[in-house]
Parts: sequence; C-alpha cells; structure tokens
Amino acid sequence: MASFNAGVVCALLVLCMFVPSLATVYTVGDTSGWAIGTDYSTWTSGKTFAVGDSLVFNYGGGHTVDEVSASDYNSCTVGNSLSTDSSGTTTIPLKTAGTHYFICGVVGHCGSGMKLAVTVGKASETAPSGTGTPSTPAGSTPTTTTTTPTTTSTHSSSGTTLSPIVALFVMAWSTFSVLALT
Ligand SMILES: [Cu+2]
Repeated sequence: MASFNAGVVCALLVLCMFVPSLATVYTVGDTSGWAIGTDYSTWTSGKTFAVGDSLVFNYGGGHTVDEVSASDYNSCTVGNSLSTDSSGTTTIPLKTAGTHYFICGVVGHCGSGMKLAVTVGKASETAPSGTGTPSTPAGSTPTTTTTTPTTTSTHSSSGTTLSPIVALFVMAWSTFSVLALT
C-alpha cells in the first residue's frame, strides 16, 4: 500500500516537472499595457506564441478587449466581436493554433493602434529564427494518446491549464509528507 502510493507520488512529481515549462503568460504591451500609442506589431515581433500560453491585457477605463475575425481586424470593424471584456484586466488563454485577432471595441481606438494579431503555433513549436536546427524532437510531452499529423488537432489537452497540476502537486506533496512521517 505504502509503496504503491509512493510510486504514484513519484509519477506526479515527474509530471509536474514537465508541464509548467509549456505555458507562458504574456503581458500585452509590457509596461505600456493595452492603450493607444503602442505599436503591437512591434511588441509581437520576436515572440513565439504556443497553444497553452496566455495573453494578459492591462488597461484603464474606456477600453475593451474584443476578439474579432481577420476581416474585422483589418477594417477595424467593431460590433461583431467573438468575445469582449472591459474589466480592466483581461486574460485570454490561447487554446487553438492559428492567428487570433484582438481590437479595442471603442470606436476609433482600433484605428489609433489598439489592434493585436497573435499567431499561435503548436505547443512544441520552436524558434522562428532558422539558425540550423529545424525542430527539436519534443519527446517530453507525457501524453499517452497518439498524435495525429493533421493540422486540425488543435485541442491539445496537455498544459492548457496549470491549476489542476498545481492541485495535484499539493495533494501529492501532502501525501508524501504523511508517508514519510509514518
Ligand atoms: Cu480603446
């Protein structure tokens, strides 16, 4: 019984070592936040976004974060947004690969620069600067399902959220502590 539990604990600890490295939280505009006067194409350049990463928009009153279609992004058309938020701090989990488009829904702000396009690659996709290594074999993902080579399998369940992993870690650690004390 005890040895079995210890084995589970070890497996969970190993799992915890891999998963957190997959997710990155990006603060849009860094210290400038989500505001007029920031060039977001400059901000995205050089960054590589992957499924499981998150965007955090920080802004004052009078702005919104709207996810929109490519055409609405290009034409700064408001009113057809796929999602909208005006809470002042908007966290967008990047759940699918492809390009995601965000604008401020206040009339005129998108045209003044509050527009952001983020291209999201697969979770294991690596460096855009082709310095020789085409792609590192990412054999570290502990998923047991077979990966399909199609580009439509974007619903990767590994590493999309950290909180269950953290909870498992806490549970595993407390279990380990109890076992060590007895
Ligand atoms: Cu705005």
